[in-house]
Amino acid sequence: MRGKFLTIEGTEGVGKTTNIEFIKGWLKSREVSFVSTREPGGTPLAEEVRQLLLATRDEEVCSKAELLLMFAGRAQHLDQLIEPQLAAGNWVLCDRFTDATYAYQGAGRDMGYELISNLEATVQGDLRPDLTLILDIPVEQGLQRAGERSQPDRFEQEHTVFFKRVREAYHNIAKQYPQRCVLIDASLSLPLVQAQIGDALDNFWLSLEERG
Ligand code: T5A
Repeated sequence: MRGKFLTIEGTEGVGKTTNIEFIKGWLKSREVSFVSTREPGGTPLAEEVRQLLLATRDEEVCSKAELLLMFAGRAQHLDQLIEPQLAAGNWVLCDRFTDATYAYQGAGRDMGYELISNLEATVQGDLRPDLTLILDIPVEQGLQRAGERSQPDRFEQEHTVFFKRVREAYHNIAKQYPQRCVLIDASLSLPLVQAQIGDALDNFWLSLEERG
């Protein structure tokens, strides 16, 4: 049977990396065979693309170049890792996917959704995540958490208003795809965030069992 595709999303410093460890533990407890990966990145070539995208530089990066690099990495990632793993029956847990493109490039960079939707269809065909956890946090709180952890990358240097557009886009995605997306209040303490994630995963598991 084909594996399931889980994605985790949210604005900067929302706690994706921290909570991925929790999700891995949940998958192991259910004896699910899985791989954990991320975007941008996930294969050697796509990780090189990630470095190009995150590096701070004097030259301004135009939005279309940024968007196409995101999808170039994604095409490679899908071809070399995500599709083969799903086809082999393994679950794929991915730190960010195309929802991030809608939120960051579509809303944050104000590019709109049409071009993204066309690229999504070209690069992914029908492939969409089976479950997306959207961690939600006030922008200022997330930036503070991210800032305490490491030097800002090219995206983290954006203004607060950019991230407010990104957050709003994630809210809209959660509303648009209620079957696939679960909005998690990530402003709470870690145990309370993980309780919500655990519930979302349990419900997803139950829905799979019900479908047989
Ligand atoms: N991007 C990506 C696009 O623009 N378009 C796209 O299509 C894609 C795929 C890199 C960038 O690429 C952009 C978006 C990004 O800017 P990334 O590597 O996922 O993507 O970058 P970040 O969102 O910056 O991810 P981070 O790893 O920096 O943040 P996380 O993983 O969300 O946060 P995490 O787990 O490292 O936590 C941050 C800090 O908060 C603490 C942690 O201990 C850590 O110190 N923390 C908590 N503290 C208190 N309470 C809690 N509940 C906490 N949870 C975590």
